[in-house]
Amino acid sequence: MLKLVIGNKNYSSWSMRPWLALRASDIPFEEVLIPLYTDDPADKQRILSFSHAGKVPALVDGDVTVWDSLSIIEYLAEKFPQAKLWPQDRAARAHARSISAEMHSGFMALRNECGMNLHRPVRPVALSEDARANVARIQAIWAECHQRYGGPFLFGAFGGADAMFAPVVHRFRTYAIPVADKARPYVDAMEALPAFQQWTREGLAETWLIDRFEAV
Ligand SMILES: N[C@@H](CCC(=O)N[C@@H](CS)C(=O)NCC(=O)O)C(=O)O
Repeated sequence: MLKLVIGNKNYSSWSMRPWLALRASDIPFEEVLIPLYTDDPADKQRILSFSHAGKVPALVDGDVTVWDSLSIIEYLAEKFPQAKLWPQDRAARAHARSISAEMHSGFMALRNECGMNLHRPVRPVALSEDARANVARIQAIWAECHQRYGGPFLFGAFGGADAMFAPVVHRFRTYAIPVADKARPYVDAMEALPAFQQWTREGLAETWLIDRFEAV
């Protein structure tokens, strides 16, 4: 059985991405949750025992280990073609991969200023100009996909690109970031997804606190 090593559901946006790809695609897997940034060095050692990168997520499939969220989604797309994690059409697939890579390597200001923290009381923060540009670009991506592919998810049915963008839906809510009408259907679709709801429920039930993420 596949094993997905993840961090706290409340905080770990990178863990959320492949977890959602698996759960929303009904691919069976065992979850190994290791709390992040604890005072116990054994926790970091456990992460390192799964991945020499020392980060979550990591996927273990027999003697194959895949680390880094986007590589895991690529691996799942190859191993489970029936899950259709990437669109069938080559041009749409290139689009899906481009926005997934853009998410993976970009939006630093938004990520730094609005870390995922599900239990944070909803309230706005003063965003930098760069973070505001990130918000506008993300909403433009969602709106363009909705217009081109018809929704409800970015390329129709839920896929890898949606897994990559899902944590942003939480960030927009928690930091009371306004969502434009043209991007709203995507937020609604994501919030109605049972896998998204399950992750959220389980994250909210956690009691670990990471001080540095609570300060924002
Ligand atoms: N680029 C990586 C980022 C992974 C990452 O930064 N994971 C964080 C948690 S969200 C982590 O493992 N932190 C624990 C540590 O550095 O000890 C990915 O896409 O998976």
